[in-house]
Amino acid sequence: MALSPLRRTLVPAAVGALLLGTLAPGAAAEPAYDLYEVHGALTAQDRTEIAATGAAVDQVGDDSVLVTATPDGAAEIGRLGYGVEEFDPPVPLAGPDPGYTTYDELLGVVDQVVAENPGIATKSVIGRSHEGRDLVAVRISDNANADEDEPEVLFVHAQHAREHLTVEMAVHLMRMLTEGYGEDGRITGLVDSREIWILPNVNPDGSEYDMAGTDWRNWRKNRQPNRGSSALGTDLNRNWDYMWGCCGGSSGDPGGVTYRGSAPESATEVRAVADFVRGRVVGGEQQITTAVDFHTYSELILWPFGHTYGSVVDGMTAEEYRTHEALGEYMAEANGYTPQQSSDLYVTDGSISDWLWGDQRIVNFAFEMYPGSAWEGGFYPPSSVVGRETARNEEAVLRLLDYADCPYRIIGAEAAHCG
Ligand code: 0X9
Ligand code: CA
Ligand code: CA
Ligand code: ZN
Repeated sequence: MALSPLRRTLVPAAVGALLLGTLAPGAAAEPAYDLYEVHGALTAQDRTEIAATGAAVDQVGDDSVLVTATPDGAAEIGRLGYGVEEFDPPVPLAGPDPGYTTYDELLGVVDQVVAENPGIATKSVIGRSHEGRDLVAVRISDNANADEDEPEVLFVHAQHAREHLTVEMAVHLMRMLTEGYGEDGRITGLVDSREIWILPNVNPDGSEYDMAGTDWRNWRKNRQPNRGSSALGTDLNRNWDYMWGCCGGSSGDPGGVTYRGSAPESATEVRAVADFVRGRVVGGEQQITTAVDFHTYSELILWPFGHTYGSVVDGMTAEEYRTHEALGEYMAEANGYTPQQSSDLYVTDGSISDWLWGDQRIVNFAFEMYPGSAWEGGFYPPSSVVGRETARNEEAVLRLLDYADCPYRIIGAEAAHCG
């Protein structure tokens, strides 16, 4: 699709420096992040080059992209030869919408789900965020308190702070699986035969910060300070310990929107979740077979790898690739999203997706939820869409749960892979 904003302001290459120059000496120099439309970006290589400046690519069009960047970053993209304009959100963003679940409310929902379903739902605290909030995992399975030998499935939500619809997705899944248990035969069978882990918000410091102002703050990263910089935050989805920082798919600048952190797992929350996932190795075998990492927006289903344009590469055989592709397409048939390899968009390194597959051999997907474009609200659609857009993913999630016993079954390769 071609993008065409309502109002546009040209950003000459020098403006970034000028804007930064307006900061009073000694003032906290935390960079502002704004939205820009970048023209002349036609290929994944173009988009990777743009992202390598430290910008986050939020939306991909035929010959342009929307990015979140600092004024400095926008100027740098201009110097690469692209046309860069400030992008004013086409839909007025009312301040934080009370229809979205705050972190306190989320903890309340978790406690309620567990209290009402003691036989099938348990809560554990898997660590604390940088600012000290509990990082929570909810487990849904029959014989709630026993670690049975059943395929385990992982759902990760809200690595990126401003992607609030993903928290609503977690709430929806917890309710769907517990309310459907004993009522719906398919859900009952899946809850009985799988162990389902929901991590409903792995970046609570970022989410709370994004919701705490009079306007949404467009915040993506966590809220951890960086040594030697006044800029806060690491992009959690660039901080995972597989090919970290390898390939121009993240920023080395603490001010960058996609800052990869000072080392793999340097982000408190990534370390906690990675430890949790490693903890699911029992008797030398990773119990988690399949996973979804929920993001917004663009209505996509993405599979690894992100660090390379290649599909069949070191760490991914043709059968393994075809399994991801076939399952991704099967789920996309259910929710109407577009299925593709992650790097078809742009290169990312240090993503959870690459780590879950490359390091843990977990067949996994990133869902980029509603909306399809900035024209429908971008990261901040009205909460009136929550019911519809979370229910939209029910069937896709059930399909993944169904294949969790042996994801390779979808290409008929269970004999080779699931002895
Ligand atoms: O860039 C990202 O981290 C994700 N997009 S977002 O707009 N939500 O920031 C996409 C990550 C997909 N990565 C892999 N599947 N490797
Ligand atoms: Ca069980
Ligand atoms: Ca188990
Ligand atoms: Zn995201």
